[in-house]
Formats: sequence, structure tokens, C-alpha cells
Amino acid sequence: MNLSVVNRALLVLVLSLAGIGVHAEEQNPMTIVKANFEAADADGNGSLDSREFPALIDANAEHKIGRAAMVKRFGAYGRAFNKADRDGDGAVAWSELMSNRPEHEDH
Ligand SMILES: [Ca+2]
Ligand SMILES: [Ca+2]
Repeated sequence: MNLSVVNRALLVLVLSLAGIGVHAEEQNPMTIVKANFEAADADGNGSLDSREFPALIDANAEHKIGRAAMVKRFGAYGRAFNKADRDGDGAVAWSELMSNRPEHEDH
């Protein structure tokens, strides 16, 4: 019998499963949004203009993040964009997106 090898294989399997579980639980929505933001930033200049912004909304909607699915359903990209573009320079920077999180809206 080669039990120790079997046991070791089982242990590795259990540990890797546990690792996957922990990873999924620690997946921060902001990490997903950041990845979506970078994917949507087609020209890679670090901010989203009005043509790039809908890609972020669509990707966020896929992950059921915030009100993205609602914005997508109503096609309210323009309104969401204007709201996210706090300084009104026609582009949404990552920092603007972060200062625009629902948790910061008290009304
Ligand atoms: Ca861009
Ligand atoms: Ca801006």
C-alpha cells in the first residue's frame, strides 16, 4: 500500500480547495471594478471618456455591481457618466469613480 502518497494527494487537494474558497470570499468588488475599468479604458490613458464608459457599466452589470445593471437596463449611460465625471472634464478617472461610490451618498 502507498497510503502516505494518497494522504498527501488528499491533503494537497483539500488545501487547494480551501485556497480557492478563501480566494472567492476575499474577492473585493472594487478589485473587479478596477479590472473592468482597466479593460474599458481602450486607449489606456487611465480615465474613461463617454465612449469607453458604457463598457465599464456593461462589465459591472455582468458582476451585479452597484447600480450598473439598472443603468444598463435603462440605457442611462450618459446620466451615469455625467454623475461619475465629478469635475466635468469629459472623462471619468479612477479616483472620481472611487469618490462616487454609493456609500458616500447619504441622501
Ligand atoms: Ca481612456
Ligand atoms: Ca473627470
